[in-house]
Amino acid sequence: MKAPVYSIMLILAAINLHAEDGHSLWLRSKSTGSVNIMCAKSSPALAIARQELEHSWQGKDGATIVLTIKKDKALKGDGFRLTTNGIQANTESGILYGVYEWLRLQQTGQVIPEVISNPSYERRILNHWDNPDGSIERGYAGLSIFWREGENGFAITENDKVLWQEYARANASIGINGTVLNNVNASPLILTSECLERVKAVADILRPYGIKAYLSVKFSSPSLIGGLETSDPLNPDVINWWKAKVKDIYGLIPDFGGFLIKANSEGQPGPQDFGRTHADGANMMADAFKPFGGIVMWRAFVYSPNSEDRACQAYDEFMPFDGQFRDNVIIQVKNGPVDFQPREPFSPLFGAMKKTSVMAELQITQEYLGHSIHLVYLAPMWEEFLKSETYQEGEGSTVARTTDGSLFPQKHTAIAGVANIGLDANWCGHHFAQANWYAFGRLAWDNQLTSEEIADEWLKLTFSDVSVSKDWHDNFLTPVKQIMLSSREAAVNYMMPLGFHHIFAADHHYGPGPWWAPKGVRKDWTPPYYHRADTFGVGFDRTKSGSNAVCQYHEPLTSLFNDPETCPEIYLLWFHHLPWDYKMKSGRPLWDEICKHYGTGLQQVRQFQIVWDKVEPYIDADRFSAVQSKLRKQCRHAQIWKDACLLYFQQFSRKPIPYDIERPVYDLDDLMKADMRTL
Ligand code: GCV
Repeated sequence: MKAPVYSIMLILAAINLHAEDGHSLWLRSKSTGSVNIMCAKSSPALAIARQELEHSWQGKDGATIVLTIKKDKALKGDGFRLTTNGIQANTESGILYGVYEWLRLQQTGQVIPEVISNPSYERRILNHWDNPDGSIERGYAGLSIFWREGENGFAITENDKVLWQEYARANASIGINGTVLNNVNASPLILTSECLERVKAVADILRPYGIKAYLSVKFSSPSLIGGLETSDPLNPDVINWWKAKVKDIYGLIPDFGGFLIKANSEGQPGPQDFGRTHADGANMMADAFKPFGGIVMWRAFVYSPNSEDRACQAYDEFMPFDGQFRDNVIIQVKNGPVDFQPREPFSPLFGAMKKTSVMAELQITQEYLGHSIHLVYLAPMWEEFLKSETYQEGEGSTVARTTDGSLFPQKHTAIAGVANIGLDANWCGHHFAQANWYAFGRLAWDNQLTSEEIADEWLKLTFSDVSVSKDWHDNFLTPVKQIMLSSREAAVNYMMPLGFHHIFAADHHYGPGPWWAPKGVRKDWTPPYYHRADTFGVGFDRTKSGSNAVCQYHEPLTSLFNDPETCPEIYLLWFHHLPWDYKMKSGRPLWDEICKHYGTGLQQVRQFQIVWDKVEPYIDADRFSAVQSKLRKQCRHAQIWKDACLLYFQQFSRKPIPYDIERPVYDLDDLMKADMRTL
């Protein structure tokens, strides 16, 4: 019990040593008085709960708070009840979550209500795309906090432990209770004893915070590291190999969470290599976990170079197996049918798989949303997704309800977010990218929260050392929150409005490249595959007379999406190939509307700059200038997005850019040669 208490003090001391580099996240220490804590039990988790209360108490000086663990049928999982004098929960983790909620309410100036708070999902998991050599796929905040290259890569230092504990604390404070420690493009080495020892070390630190460790594994591990001739999931030696491996892991890590698997996707091996199905592969692994209570998260992110429409493939491949997966398998589905684009309709698998546990995978790291350069608050995108109506069981069948167990009796419920965390002092590369980590956790706990509520909380907690006066509220909180809330729509406007998607240059997925189609590259990795611009018009025809993707949705969505007149304009070019002069709801022709969106997006970022410059008196100099500098770059790059896309598509539309839109300042030829990341 001593270790966590001692180390949390170290963390709290370390926090004070940092200048305003953002390392303290939303957990700024602010105790303004003493508190008496009464709790009949003691344990490492409860010791943390006590420490947190003592360290951050902002209530009445000398108040008493009672922490009670007792069976309460109204509480689900690690849910908690706040009462007039304390916190009650079924589990120790529940107490800890209740403590963080209590402190959050105090720090955001709210009265502590008598309420019950139950988590929307049983498992709230970060997915790290970290490799054993310390690099991070799609990571924009430095190297991995878990893995390190080099001779001493596996040596565990005191710094590692402090960082892992800070990480655990931050996650627990927002309700995250699981983390996949390595990339879904998994190295087989992850299952070697050296790696597993390190996983154990991390898991030991995460445990008192209620966080389980999970791993991504390579499907062909039995042949790659196990010396077997095959990795066929129905082969008895392969089955036994996985059983033994899972048993070994539980010997080291008794509360291990389970595996995440990317199989038969983007060149990763899988059961189909042996003529078997996704169900064969997932069930074989699930059986190995059954005795230990672990789960298998099997990803539905599959597509092949030859399919007519990549957006259709996950549904086509997985729907035939609905009901055939073991109950400890969860199918992990990306929010959209393609790949974490700035805007996509929801994946039609949500709600359609009624007899299988399905979980959503969101991307916190901004692979397609400006890396750690652009200020883009992602909660509005996730809120839009979670609140999307699937109509699978009539009205009210939102994506949230198709995954949280309230619509279908899923054995397990979960949600995953691809982490944006690295070794950068501020963890996420951009100070405002922390808000996305925060928002993921808060939505995973309560999928009904609004992005506005979360932004409000995060701003108060993250910048609360500034002063919570009316002046601060009016001149910092309100305008900055407005930037956050409009930032995702701004990014959609200057990158891919009206249903455009995947028009990035090269595979860094940062700058514009609607022209990008080098010889030999898979067609479905090139923008022309997605925008299909020609002199007639633009957009991907996914109607009944096109790829028929619309039919993967439940009525009335099929009909709604199928008709350009009823298709929401935000998805227009996702579902339709339309003439350049197609008349939009505004009365403008499609081309003019496209230009207007790009122009608006750029103007929005310019406005963000002005608003930010004005808040200088209300924020520390370090974070002010770091964000100011990033906004300058974002503005330059929004300009490039606008110019590149408009000048490129203009070659097909052959129409002038409306004269009320700012003129391009770049030449297309130059932009086609440039790598925007360097500009
Ligand atoms: C981890 C996209 C990304 C890849 C990622 C893949 C996936 O294709 O560009 O980096 O691989 O999605 O989610 O598996």
